[in-house]
Amino acid sequence: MFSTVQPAPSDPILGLTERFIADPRPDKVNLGVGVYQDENGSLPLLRCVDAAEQTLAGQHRPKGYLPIDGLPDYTREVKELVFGPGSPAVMDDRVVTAQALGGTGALRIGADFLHQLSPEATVLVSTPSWENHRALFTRAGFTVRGYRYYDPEAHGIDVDGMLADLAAAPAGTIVVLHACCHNPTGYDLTADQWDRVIDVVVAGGLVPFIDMAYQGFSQGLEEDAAVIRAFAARTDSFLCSSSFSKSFGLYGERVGALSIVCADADEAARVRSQVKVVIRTNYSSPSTHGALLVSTVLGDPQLRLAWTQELAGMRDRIKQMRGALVQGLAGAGVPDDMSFITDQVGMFSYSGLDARQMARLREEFGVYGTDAGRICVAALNPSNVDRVARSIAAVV
Ligand code: PLP
Ligand code: TYF
Repeated sequence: MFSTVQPAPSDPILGLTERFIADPRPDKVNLGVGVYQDENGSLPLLRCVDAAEQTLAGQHRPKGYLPIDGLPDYTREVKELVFGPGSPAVMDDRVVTAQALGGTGALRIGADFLHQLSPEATVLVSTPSWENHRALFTRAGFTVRGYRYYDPEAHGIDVDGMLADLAAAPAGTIVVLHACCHNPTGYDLTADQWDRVIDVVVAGGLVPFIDMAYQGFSQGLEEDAAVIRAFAARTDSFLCSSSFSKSFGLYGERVGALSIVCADADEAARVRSQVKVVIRTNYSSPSTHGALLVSTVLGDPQLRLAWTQELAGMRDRIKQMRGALVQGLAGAGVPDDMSFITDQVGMFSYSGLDARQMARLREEFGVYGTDAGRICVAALNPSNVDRVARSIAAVV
């Protein structure tokens, strides 16, 4: 039965972590996977999450099934965070929000739902994008193509190329957009550039699927969701996947959500029923614990405030490390202007290093980033940043 099965390639990013773990050098640094680490190089347990966990432990709750589309308190809180308090679309009951297994699960439920509706549609993802976007939509049955995004010469975004590619796409094309903290480049569109993208998407009848895995890591919770609110003001059909993996440090609990904005409440009810079929036939219903943690924190004014402060702390620490890296690179004698690193936002930096240089970083210095030159700046700290800077200086 399985004799013809071929070995599959490992995930390029998670495979890097495996090689990092196997590396015996004590001063190795993992800048591969997108996981936030604190100033001591540890994955933090947020204090608000710890407190919510204590509260829940004291409640001795039974472990019943959740509804197919998730914990109602959780999905209500997600809607408010994503669409904003008083969102007209939410007030009109036109937003379907289903709890999902992380942002990835949300993308996959959305992809399966869309494929049933529109199997011939093409999906456009940014060049480059999170590797799993292409793989996931391909797996869901779509043809996936790229739209222009990163401009290496300009250390920025090829906005005109992006607009031209979107304008050339036929109506019904699904466009995956990063709400904030673009993975892997770290370059986000400005508000004005977003307006131009929204114009083209709306005029061309494209279907936006906005992936928001890093809400709160660029400017703030409200600012980072501005693009969702801008789309909601201009169109009455789009999808949004969101995730608490990074913002709550709940990576392994798999807490995310899929939200679908519809034209009216009746359409939303029909869409919800179809989304529930997708979920039911995949894993029946989501798991409880992570959603309870998030809804406990968001539903308690004190814990919610504590969360926004801890999130701000992560955001600010990353910004500091960007600055320290730029300084360290200059101090280590890199002649080029590396200040583009502080223009970038979120957990990642496209360093501009090529695959050969990244291999040297790994092999000679034990500094792990992706072959495309992406480094996770959220894993830098005062103890490793100078060593990373000197290592980069040695290979450029
Ligand atoms: N989308 C993007 C752009 C990401 O970088 C990630 C990374 O984790 C995800 C989705 C998936 O998030 P999750 O870990 O919640 O599945
Ligand atoms: O891009 C990253 O590093 C994160 C983590 O299959 C991640 O988004 C990487 C690969 C993957 C799942 C999550």
